[in-house]
Amino acid sequence: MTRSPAVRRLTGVALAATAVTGLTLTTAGPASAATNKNGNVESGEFGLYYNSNYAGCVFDLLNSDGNFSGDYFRSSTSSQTCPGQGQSTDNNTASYWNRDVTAWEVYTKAGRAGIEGYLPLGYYGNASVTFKNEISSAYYF
Ligand SMILES: [Ca+2]
Ligand SMILES: [Ca+2]
Repeated sequence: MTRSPAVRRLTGVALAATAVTGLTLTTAGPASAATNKNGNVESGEFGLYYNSNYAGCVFDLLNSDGNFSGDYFRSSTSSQTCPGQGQSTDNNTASYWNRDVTAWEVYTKAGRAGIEGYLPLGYYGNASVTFKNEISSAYYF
């Protein structure tokens, strides 16, 4: 099942609207859909890892995030822990995995500021010296 970027943008708007009301969002659609920030890099998401070589806890993004401040690395299950769990995602990423259907851009500062990095479809690898423990925002194309 593929999802177009347009559909995802609409989903992002819905999520933002929900957040404003203060309601707890428990599901974002069918059980098979990728879930934003659940500690599991599902198909259609971009994952940022606490450790190099895609190890440790992950920060998984289905939607763009313009400011990592206040976000944290998660375990994929509540019963297991992983390196970096609970630590802030801001300025803390060491490797990436792009499972999305679009490219992603990362920035060393919030709100598309600082140095820009481009991560094409299917890209996985360790962050370079420029980006390691420096990324503060990420956006899909
Ligand atoms: Ca996820
Ligand atoms: Ca954020």
